[in-house]
Amino acid sequence: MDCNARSLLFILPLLLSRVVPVFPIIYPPNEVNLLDSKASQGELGWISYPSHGWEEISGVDEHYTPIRTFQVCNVMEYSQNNWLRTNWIPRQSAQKVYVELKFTLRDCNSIPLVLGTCKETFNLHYLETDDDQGSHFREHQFSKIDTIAADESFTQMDLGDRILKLNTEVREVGPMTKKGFYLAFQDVGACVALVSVRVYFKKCPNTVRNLASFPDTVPIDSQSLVEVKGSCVNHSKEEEPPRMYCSTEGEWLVPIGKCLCNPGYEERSNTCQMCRAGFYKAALGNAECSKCPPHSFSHHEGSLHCGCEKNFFRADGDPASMACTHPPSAPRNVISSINETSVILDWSWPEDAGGRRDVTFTVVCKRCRGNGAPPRCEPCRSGVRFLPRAAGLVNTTVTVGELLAHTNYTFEIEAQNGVSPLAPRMRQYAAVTITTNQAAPSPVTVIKKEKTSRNSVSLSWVEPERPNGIILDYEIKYYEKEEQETSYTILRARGCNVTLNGLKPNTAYLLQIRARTAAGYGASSPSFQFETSPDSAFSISSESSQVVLIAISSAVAIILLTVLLYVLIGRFCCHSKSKHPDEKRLHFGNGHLRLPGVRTYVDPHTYEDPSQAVHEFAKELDASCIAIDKVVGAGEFGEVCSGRLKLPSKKEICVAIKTLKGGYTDKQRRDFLAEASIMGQFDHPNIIRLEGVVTRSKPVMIVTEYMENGSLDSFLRKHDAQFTGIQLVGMLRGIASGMKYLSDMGYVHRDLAARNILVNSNLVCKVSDFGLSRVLEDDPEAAYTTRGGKIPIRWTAPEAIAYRKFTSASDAWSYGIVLWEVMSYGERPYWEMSNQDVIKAVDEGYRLPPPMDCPATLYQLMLDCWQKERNNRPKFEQIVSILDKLIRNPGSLKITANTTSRPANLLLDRSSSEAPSVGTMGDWMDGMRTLPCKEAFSGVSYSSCDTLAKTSTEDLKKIGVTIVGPQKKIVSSLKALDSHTKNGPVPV
Ligand code: ACK
Repeated sequence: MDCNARSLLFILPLLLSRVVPVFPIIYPPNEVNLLDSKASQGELGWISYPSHGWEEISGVDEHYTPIRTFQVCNVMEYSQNNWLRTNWIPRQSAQKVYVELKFTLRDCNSIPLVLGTCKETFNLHYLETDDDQGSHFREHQFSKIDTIAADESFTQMDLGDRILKLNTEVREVGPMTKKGFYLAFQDVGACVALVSVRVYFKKCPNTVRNLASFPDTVPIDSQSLVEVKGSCVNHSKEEEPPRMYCSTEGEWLVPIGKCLCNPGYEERSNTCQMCRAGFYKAALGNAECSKCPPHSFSHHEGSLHCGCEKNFFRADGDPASMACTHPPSAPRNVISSINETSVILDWSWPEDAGGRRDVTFTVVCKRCRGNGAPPRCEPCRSGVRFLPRAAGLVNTTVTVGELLAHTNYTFEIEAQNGVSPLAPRMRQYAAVTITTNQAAPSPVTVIKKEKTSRNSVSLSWVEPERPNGIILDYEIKYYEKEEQETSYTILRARGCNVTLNGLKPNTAYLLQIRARTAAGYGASSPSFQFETSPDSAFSISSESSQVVLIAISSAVAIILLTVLLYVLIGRFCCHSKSKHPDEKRLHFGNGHLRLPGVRTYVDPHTYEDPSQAVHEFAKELDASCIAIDKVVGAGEFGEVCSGRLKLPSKKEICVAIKTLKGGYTDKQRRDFLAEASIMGQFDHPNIIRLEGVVTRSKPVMIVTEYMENGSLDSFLRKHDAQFTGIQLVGMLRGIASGMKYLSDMGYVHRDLAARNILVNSNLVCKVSDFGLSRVLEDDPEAAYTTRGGKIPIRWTAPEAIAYRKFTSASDAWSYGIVLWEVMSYGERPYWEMSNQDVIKAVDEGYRLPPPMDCPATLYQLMLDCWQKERNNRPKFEQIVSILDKLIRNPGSLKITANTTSRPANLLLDRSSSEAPSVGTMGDWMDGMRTLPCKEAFSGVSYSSCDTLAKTSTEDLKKIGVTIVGPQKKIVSSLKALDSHTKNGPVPV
């Protein structure tokens, strides 16, 4: 190159300062350089062929940073073929590469005398190889990429003006397959300066989108888009698998799916960061952390929820965003309006609802006795009715009905909200105490005309639905319909029937009935109309009436004679029959010593043909003599009905009729009638009397006397606390007397319980429900024992449970339980304890505690009946005589077991025969360990009597003593202990 030509180009580097950017070049992030001539500080070491062609020249840029450029300007000579080859460029992962050339080119026109030789383009070539071939160069091995022409070429004038026209050209090369390649620039006679050469490929740079990170991805040339799976950033979870596409241009396209920050984390600059203290995030998602709601806090970072401040709570269903709340304050302004035996309670909303809207009210009914302070209260019986209900009330009113008359009640009204169960100590209630009035009986509604004649009418009626006490009598008021009540007659009847005599024939009458209890008369029944029969067609003259009188007298005399004869024959027959049972005496035996001269019971199963036994002991009745009125209950074999029995020449009587339902088996029929065979052998005022059986027509029936008040247990529950001590003892005496008769007969009942005692309108109790093994099958209380038999555990003596030793002594044990049932007005023995626990407790020596207000003598009698050693239990004869003494000396009933010191340590007490004297606190606590309370008390530390004596039922509930009976007993025993320790040890 001559000096002139060179001088045309040598100035180029000096001019660069005008064109290179002032700031360092930043390449797009999706371009990865494989070669950048500008980045090289020293010689590039590219190869020129021939060596006088391309020339490497150093210069400086505007920062005085050295750069390397290549120039060629052999424009004066023909046939130029100057090659400049780069060093070997490793391909890396690129498939397609881009070559960016920056160059200047001299306009041939601006150079004098070069026409014909001067060119204004150069060629770009490449050669792929797997390794660096060093300086080895073969022109023909290269492939041409393109001819590069300048968009703008510069002239002499430009040089003078110091304006440089830099061209930038980019060419794609690929797809490449070998490990590397060379580029070569072929000059064919131009005046060109290569200012920079940059070789790069494109990639999609790693990035985070939708909380998923995507790695660097190089596009594949054969495919337009590459699908890339993202992975969730730390502390996040995939909601939908994240994906994106990388284009050949190195651009990320179409993000799909996303990740969500974990609970306790929120999204901050493409990452999931922990919530700050005082904030929380409960759920997965990209929502921000929320500030803790009122009355809650979070002291740590990354909280999922905020904890509640002291005395504030969150209910199970409360969202984390909800403020912490507390139980409401007590309801206010409770007003009660009493209407006989019901009360309407109204109150105002509590002042503080605790920050919640789910406030409801619960009303607890307590029945309180005694005038002392504090009064003794116990939960009301289940018969009390709440309208609409007792718990979960949304309105501030409730009606309580079916309360007992003249009784003190306390109602505790508690406002509750969703967090009340979490804060038992913060619960508050308002209490109101009321005394009910006496309720009169409800009106008689069913009246039936039984028989009418010219001058009389017989009527019967059904007891009022709600007697509200014992009905003393009924008032029957009647008058002629036409006289409009200007004159009327009043009669009184004790039972549910009456015959009105002296009526006018063929006359219409109106009648009303009302019942009377201790509370007075109830409302009258609606008017009931009846008519007497019309006069007969002829009237009897005085003479003929004398004839009639004689005829009647003779007929009566004949009837009387016949009856007398019948009785005599009957006596004779009975006598001969009574021998029969004695012949069978050998077939039973329970070790019981029977009294001489007393008839002995015969087991009907000892008869080869049990139906023979029925006819031996029970009278066959004609079904036409029986009228069934209504169903009163259900037995195992069929319904129990009430009805009437009218035997020829006998007064009609009320009866109970047990029926055998259709489809029975032979065995069922035998078992059903066995009861009649047994009952028919008894004749005692305290044993239910058999009237007869119907076996020759269907349905098969057992007819007994009717007991107006039904079974004793439900009767007592219905009349809770309504009887005097003497009345109760009277009932008990009856039962004991019936049992004495049975034991004298050698009959062991096996299922003596209040539910199997029937009560009539005069409060006479009669033992019922006889049978053999089937008695127990029939009893819903009976449970299977390990030995396979079915036994009513709570009523049965331990030896009978353990090895089926049923005797009159085991009946005495059951009698003790009946005694307890009566004195507690139908409470369930051992409350909700399981049968297994009852067996265990009794076996360990624990016994039921005295019922509330139970006379000490009666409780002592119970304990005696519950002696483990059966021979130590009283005989029924002794029981009858103890009760007789009590009746003669009612004052002795005033000393109650609860107030005497003796049973102060009782809960379910050890029987007196086994209980050691209790002198120390430790012994006493030992004595306290009843089954339901045992575990509970073991967790309680007791330091002094004072603290124990202050224990309330609420406290006991907290330690797991939830059964009401033991709760009451523990509390009263603790109080008793308190006085005991102050007054000295209690003798047991
Ligand atoms: O408690 P209650 O009304 O009295 O319900 C039961 C029901 O039948 C099933 O046993 C009643 N019941 C049984 N025998 C008689 C009877 N002789 N008189 C009146 N009711 C009876 C019992």
